[in-house]
Amino acid sequence: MIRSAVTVSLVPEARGGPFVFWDDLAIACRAAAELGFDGVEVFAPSATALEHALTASPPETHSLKLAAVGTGAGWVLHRLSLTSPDASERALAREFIRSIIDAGAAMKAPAIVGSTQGRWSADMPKETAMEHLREALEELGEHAGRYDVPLLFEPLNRYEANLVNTLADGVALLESLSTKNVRLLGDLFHMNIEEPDLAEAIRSTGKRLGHVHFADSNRRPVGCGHTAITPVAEALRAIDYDGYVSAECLPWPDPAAAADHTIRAFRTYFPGSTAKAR
Ligand code: LER
Ligand code: MN
Repeated sequence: MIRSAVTVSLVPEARGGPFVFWDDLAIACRAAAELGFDGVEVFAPSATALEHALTASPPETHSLKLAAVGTGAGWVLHRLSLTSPDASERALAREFIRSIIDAGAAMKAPAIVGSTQGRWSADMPKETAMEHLREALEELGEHAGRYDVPLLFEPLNRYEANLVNTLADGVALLESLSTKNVRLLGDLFHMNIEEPDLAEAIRSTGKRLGHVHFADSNRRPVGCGHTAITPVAEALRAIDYDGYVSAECLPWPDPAAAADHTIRAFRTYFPGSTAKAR
């Protein structure tokens, strides 16, 4: 069953970023439940802040699942990355991600490695960076596996990352690992920039696809840009995708309207999948 989710950012420093709801998990959960979403995806400043928010405002109270948790605050707030030229920063990045894996796994939610993957540079040659990335994913993937949740790895577009830009790059990376517990996150915004054919990329990724970020070409809610979503939805059905399609898009024109646009699009493109049609 394909399920719907919507993002909530608890990181004020990320303002302007692609998150639908902001600042208050309880308010976001109430709005998401009211619209009929199945889950929420939470981007928190730290594992402690995430645990605190989830304890104070459990998504279950609103009959919502925790769909996934982001680790990007490690980069946004502390400039930590798994491929930093500085070994102590690489170790801190792993520690940060491990702590978010622990906090999310308490609610059976996978953690996402996106911007914390880092970049190659003059100080960090590409092959060495890929080796650091592989080592980190081996360890963190196995760590997540102890909770029986996957680790999600997200290819990002060329303006944000330079190691893994396409789902095919991601599949090659996963195939080079011994852990089988890392899956790919296909973000339709990044894919719109990098993939020659979004539907074909999804078909080729198949069961390695573990999560989808649902956004249009301009990162507005689906339906507010020019990405052709019908072939994307057909490809997801063709691979029997059974994860979340999670709205990581700009809160355009405002959070409530972005969430409303998204759930309408979800019901249009995935009829029968919406668990909680109202
Ligand atoms: C994270 O999910 C993502 O897509 C990045 O573009 C955020 O900067
Ligand atoms: Mn994303």
